[in-house]
Amino acid sequence: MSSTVVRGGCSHDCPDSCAWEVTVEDGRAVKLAGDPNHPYTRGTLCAKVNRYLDRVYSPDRVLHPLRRTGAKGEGRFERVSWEEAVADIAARLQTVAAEFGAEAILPFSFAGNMGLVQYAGMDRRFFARLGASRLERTICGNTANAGVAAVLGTSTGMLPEDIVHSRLILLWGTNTVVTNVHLWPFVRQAREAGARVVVIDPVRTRTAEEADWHVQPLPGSDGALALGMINVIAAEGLEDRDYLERYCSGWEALRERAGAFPPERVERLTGVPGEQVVELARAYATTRPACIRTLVGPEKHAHGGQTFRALASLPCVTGAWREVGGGLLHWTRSLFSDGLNTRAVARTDIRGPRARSLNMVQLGRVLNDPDLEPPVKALVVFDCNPASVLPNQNLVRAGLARDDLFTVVSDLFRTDTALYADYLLPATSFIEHWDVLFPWSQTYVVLNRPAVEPVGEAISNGELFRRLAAAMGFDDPHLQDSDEDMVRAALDSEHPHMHGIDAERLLREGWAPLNLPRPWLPFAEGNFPTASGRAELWTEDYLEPEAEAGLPLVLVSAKTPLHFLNSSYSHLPRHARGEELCVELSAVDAAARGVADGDRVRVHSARGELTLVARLRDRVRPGVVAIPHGFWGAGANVLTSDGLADLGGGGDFYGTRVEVSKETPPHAVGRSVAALSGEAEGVAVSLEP
Ligand SMILES: Nc1nc2c(c(=O)[nH]1)N[C@H]1C(S)=C(S)[C@@H](COP(=O)(O)OP(=O)(O)OC[C@H]3O[C@@H](n4cnc5c(=O)[nH]c(N)nc54)[C@H](O)[C@@H]3O)O[C@H]1N2
Ligand SMILES: Nc1nc2c(c(=O)[nH]1)N[C@H]1C(S)=C(S)[C@@H](COP(=O)(O)OP(=O)(O)OC[C@H]3O[C@@H](n4cnc5c(=O)[nH]c(N)nc54)[C@H](O)[C@@H]3O)O[C@H]1N2
Ligand SMILES: [Mo]
Repeated sequence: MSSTVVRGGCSHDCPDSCAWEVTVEDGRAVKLAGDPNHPYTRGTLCAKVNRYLDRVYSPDRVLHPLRRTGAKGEGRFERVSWEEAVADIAARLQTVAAEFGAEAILPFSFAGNMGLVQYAGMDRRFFARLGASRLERTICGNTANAGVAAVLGTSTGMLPEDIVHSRLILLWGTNTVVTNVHLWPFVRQAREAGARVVVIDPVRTRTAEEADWHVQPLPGSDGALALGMINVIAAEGLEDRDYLERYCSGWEALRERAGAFPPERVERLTGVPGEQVVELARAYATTRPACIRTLVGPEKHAHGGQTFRALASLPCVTGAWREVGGGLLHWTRSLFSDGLNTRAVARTDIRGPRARSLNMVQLGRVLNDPDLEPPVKALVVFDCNPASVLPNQNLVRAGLARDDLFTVVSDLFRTDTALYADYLLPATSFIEHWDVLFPWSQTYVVLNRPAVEPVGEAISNGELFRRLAAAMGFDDPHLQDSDEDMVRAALDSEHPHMHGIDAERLLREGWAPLNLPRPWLPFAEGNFPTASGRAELWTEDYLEPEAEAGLPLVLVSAKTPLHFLNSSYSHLPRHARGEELCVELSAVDAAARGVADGDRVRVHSARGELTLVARLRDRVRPGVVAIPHGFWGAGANVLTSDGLADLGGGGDFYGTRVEVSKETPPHAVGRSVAALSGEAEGVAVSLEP
């Protein structure tokens, strides 16, 4: 028996981007474990990816190209050959382009595979050459990044491992223990050295349970909380005047505006008791180094951009950037987009006609818009499960159900979206193809190479678009570059971050830390990459969260299930065990509605309704309800808002307004509970307690 260990990494959309080792025996992966030598992975994966091989060898994997035989949404298919599938898809795309123009074709992908090559490689070249509509990939991080960059000029601030030096850590709207578990040992290390950990989240998450202090604001009110803190800081003379004068613009205006946010007003706006606002402000301004850690939770609101401008302004007010362990810890992607040769991968020189762009968050509206010119007539989905993860799910599904829409889906599984496909094509898993990881919240490059042969007839995204390019007669040679060629092109970089790192080294060692100057103190002396070179403090008016008429509760549908990664894994038996699609209410809101734990309740919004089991776990604050995100079938996104945030084109779906009412027994209304609930739509997960 032959046994080898192949190094690689996890391309899931996650801040951790772990390095792993795959043990392969006789061509089959038998073990997959975190790389013990990688300083950030530290030999452990996570609750999801510990069982990654469940995914690779799942009996549910799509093994062959499939063509639809039933109605859209039914998921009835017949097996076809790759040759037949590719020839027919190419012909259909050509027909659409001839009749409506290439902009009637829309690629639809996100970061289901976040490796650089499989996320944004041959697909970008192919669709650019075709002149298809461009997709604004805004569902995650764009609003946060736009808000942070408006202040700092970049979205990269502190580096994650430097959190060990922090003595006050504000985990602001991020559920570290669940969503970013590899940061947690560093938080713990800081704590052992005396750091205080504060979680600011409307929900008492697993992370909040671990914290020294949990502050529970109303969703979307963080801007008011930050202004309240700045008001206290200014009133008590705790700001860093020297830092503000030398390196920032707008302090006078910010201070004046913050003056209108005394603790009593902040309490009214945020639901956080005034004395807590004062205590938080004092602690933040007087403890050094102080770190604010945030990812995306607070961005998914109508005024999410303003929240991130507030969060980025705070460390400028206190001069927290002066010390290692101080500042805003958010993104690191820019270190990789600068360092890796991303232009060589995307090859922006391959161009067809310049095309319009459409925002992914509003796919439902796009597909149902009678005035869109040209209409979207063909959709090519990969690395994404829009029928599950996009807001206003019913509208998205109505669009996907259109008979005149030609839909191709490439995935490993028969996802909610796949059920609507005209062609469903088998995609490779992370251990079956080449890639290079470009992490968004840590600083290590990881190389992926195939550890095993593709399962069934699965092919990588790169191979899919090479085949389509050839079938459509596109003869640019770069449309036939291999995945390995693209990996090598990405690593062929003169940038100082990549000094000493090349494909050969990564083939030998698996991963390497970016070369970054140490100590990492990007803004200790200003040097903000803004137009003025100064931090541009947030000085606009605070805008209160908007309420949808008549609906009193705010729905947060965040990533609480430990074993899911968005909608990935929720269909696998060992991952789904113990996770429940339910609605959590506060005791106050439940009592006002006569709801007890375990009751079936109807939750409705302006877009749809669900029937769910109510849970009273004392985890959400009054005024807020929570439904976990990631289940297949009718889930939280039936309810969620498909409006846009104020910056960056992201969505506002964490600000969704709902009402909850006790479900009338089915016989009384003449229709079954199942007809109201997701069960009627083939939900894979039982709604029973
Ligand atoms: N287990 C697991 N891990 C994951 C994922 C997953 O699905 N499952 N997804 C990955 C992805 S794609 C991402 S982007 C990251 C995201 O990582 P996080 O940003 O940490 O995750 P979220 O669950 O989106 O949001 C975090 C918290 O924000 C809170 N929140 C919502 N609105 C507000 C607000 O207005 N103010 C404040 N202060 N808090 C608010 C929510 O209650 C939630 O607990 O996680 C990644 N890691
Ligand atoms: N209500 C609510 N909605 C949310 C969120 C929330 O917290 N609440 N979170 C939002 C956020 S932050 C994000 S990032 C999005 C995530 O939304 P998505 O990007 O859609 O993430 P997943 O649900 O993991 O789906 C990714 C799909 O890509 C497939 N895939 C993986 N690798 C490959 C590959 O190599 N090739 C191909 N062709 N397919 C592959 C997987 O099998 C999976 O079906 O969801 C957003 N939607
Ligand atoms: Mo995300």
